[in-house]
Amino acid sequence: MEPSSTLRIALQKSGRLTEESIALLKQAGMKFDSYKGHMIVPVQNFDIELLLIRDDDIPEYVQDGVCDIGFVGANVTAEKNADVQVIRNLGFGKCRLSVAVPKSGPYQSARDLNGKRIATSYPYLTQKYFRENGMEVKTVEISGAVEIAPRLGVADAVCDLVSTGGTLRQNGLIETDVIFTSESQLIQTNKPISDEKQELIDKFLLRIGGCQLAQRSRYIMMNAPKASQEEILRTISALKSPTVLPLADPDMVAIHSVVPINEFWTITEKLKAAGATGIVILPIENMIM
Ligand code: PRT
Ligand code: ZN
Repeated sequence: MEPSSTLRIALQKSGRLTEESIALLKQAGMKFDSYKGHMIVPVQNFDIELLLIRDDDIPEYVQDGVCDIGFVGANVTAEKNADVQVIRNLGFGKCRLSVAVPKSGPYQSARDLNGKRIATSYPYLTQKYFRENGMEVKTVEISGAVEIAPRLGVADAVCDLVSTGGTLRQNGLIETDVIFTSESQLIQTNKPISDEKQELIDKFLLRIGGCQLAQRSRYIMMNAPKASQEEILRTISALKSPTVLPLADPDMVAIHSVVPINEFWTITEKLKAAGATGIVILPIENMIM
């Protein structure tokens, strides 16, 4: 049977990564009807179809070439030890896989857990971490609510995903060792794919790159005394050349530019100090460099 020429993209059917994965596909210009309750969703304006499945299945589907690319947490790909390539870090779904121990128990850190029982949904990564640190543990595999295992007496400690740390705290556990840090990624199969599919993936990556850059940037506009122009341009010259426009007042100019969001407050303070007024900041829809 000839392999399908349609690019197949795997994403989580319903969970923490679904909404942002769908949003990124839409921002990248893909048009499709409601995905809820459907396993296969055709994209109307590209030769692409979306496969909505449990996140645990995504690395293997991509590894086996059932899907060409997939959106999935790095934690899941690592746990499945899947043979795939990471083509883009997506910056959402950030979390860490950590060892946590009961607050009022005898253990202070992973070093105290040699020979003990660890409850986890990540037995492979947990075993690997302890082995690499010269210890042996027994993993008790639990698929949900791992954090209650010590209280039930089925484990001495846990190794679970953490984002805010609230769940651990609520269950009387203290995070002691981070063993893996994770975010959502786009992965691609290592199986051979057609040039047409690769072109589609490249096009898609370019569009996603534009969306990501736009999310990390803000468009900034201000008025400034002509005398401060040089200082202001030095402050905001992060991205190419800013635009300088004359104003009715010959001693003033308008300056427009794009600044990175993480430096945004520092830059704004410097601009104000340099005499900029009427500073307006706008979100950016997309950016093609
Ligand atoms: O049904 P399916 O198998 O597809 O979904 P799932 O239940 O396995 O996964 P889901 O939707 O819960 O998570 C999908 C992915 O989101 C994970 O594989 C991670 O890559 C990422 N992610 C980011 C998280 C978290 N943050 C997270 N906090 N996944 C789970 N959690 C859980 C954690 O297990 C614990 O129960 O949230 C709790 C801790 O959160 P805090 O904020 O209290 O620390
Ligand atoms: Zn899952």
